[in-house]
Amino acid sequence: MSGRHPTLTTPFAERAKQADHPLTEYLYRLMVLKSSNLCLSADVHTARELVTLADKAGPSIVVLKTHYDLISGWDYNPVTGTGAKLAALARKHGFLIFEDRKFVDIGKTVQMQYTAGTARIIDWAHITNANIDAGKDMVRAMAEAAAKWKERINYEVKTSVTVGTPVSDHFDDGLENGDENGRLDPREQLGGYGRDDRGADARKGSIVSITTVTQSFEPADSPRLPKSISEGDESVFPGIEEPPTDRGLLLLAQMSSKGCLMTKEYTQACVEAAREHKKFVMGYVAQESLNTAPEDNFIHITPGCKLPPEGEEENGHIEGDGLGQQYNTPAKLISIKGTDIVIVGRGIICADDPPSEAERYRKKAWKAYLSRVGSE
Ligand code: 6AU
Repeated sequence: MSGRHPTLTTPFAERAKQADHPLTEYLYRLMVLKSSNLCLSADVHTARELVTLADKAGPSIVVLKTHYDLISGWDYNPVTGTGAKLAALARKHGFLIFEDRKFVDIGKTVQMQYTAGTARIIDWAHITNANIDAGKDMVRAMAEAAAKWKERINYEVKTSVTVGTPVSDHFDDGLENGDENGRLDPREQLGGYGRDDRGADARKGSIVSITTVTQSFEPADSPRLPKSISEGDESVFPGIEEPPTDRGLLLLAQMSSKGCLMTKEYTQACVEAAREHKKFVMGYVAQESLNTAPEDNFIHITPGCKLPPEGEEENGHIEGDGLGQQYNTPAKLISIKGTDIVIVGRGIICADDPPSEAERYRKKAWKAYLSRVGSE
């Protein structure tokens, strides 16, 4: 850790005011509001489990981390699919979505992987991360793609339908109404909303209503992700506005795994890239604080975190997973190593009661933060 950098003792509320990135500023405020510096790594098997876990653990976390490519049954539909469902839950519970995609490639390729393809990660993930082994230009390429996306998203397609209120879809409906890209035919889209108990008549009614649909492009006052599904549709987390439409990048500067080949030079290159792209890079996935220059105010989010079972010695050694993963406690990572948010996957997911385990981690991680800034 870098001596006593001011960010180590500055409360998150103050760091919010000094943040360079609008999403970082928002995240710090969210952390204060929820008294949480916990990110849940939702590495479960199916989309259904993912959505259920996000809903149950949502109150305890400020970031939900996904690996969309390990989830079976991920629904790519941009309006009713898994990404859109998570976005709705993020609004309801107040958390940001971090797709742990670890982009690494030439600039052009990462631009396409980030904004297009089947997953369209940029549409639903507020945050993603990158390994910059391919060089710093890759970060610039992603920043440019995110800026273009933001410009486009601020011009929402406004669709007004004069008859019928769309009825929300269920959790796990597949793509039966979409084309192979998950896009819905407009008539099906209208009918598709009503796939609950309204039956064929309702669908016919909706198809008739196609004649009354008008579309226009206009600046959106409150740009937001698709919210035409039930999870959290009506409710927005109280006490804070919706997040800005800016997208953020975390640089994978250090890893938790044993024998990691990332050198000090690589980590330093991440620090330089972060400073060069402050409007896009929020901070790092790292094992210690990398803020060294006086003006550095990057956020640090740290995986490889586990607590011993309740009642056991808190600062004892925690076994790795036998596959290279190494673990530290929230107290060590936050109070001693100076990181800000802990990422916890199996520590929570494999517990008997994941939501209450998430709450146990939230309390421990927040206590470690309070002790670091001297407010305990
Ligand atoms: O708590 P776990 O060990 O079940 O899960 C840790 C999660 C996994 C990893 O892919 C991820 O954190 N991860 C990362 C990330 C976030 O980029 C970097 C790293 O160094 N170690 C690590 O475990 O989803």
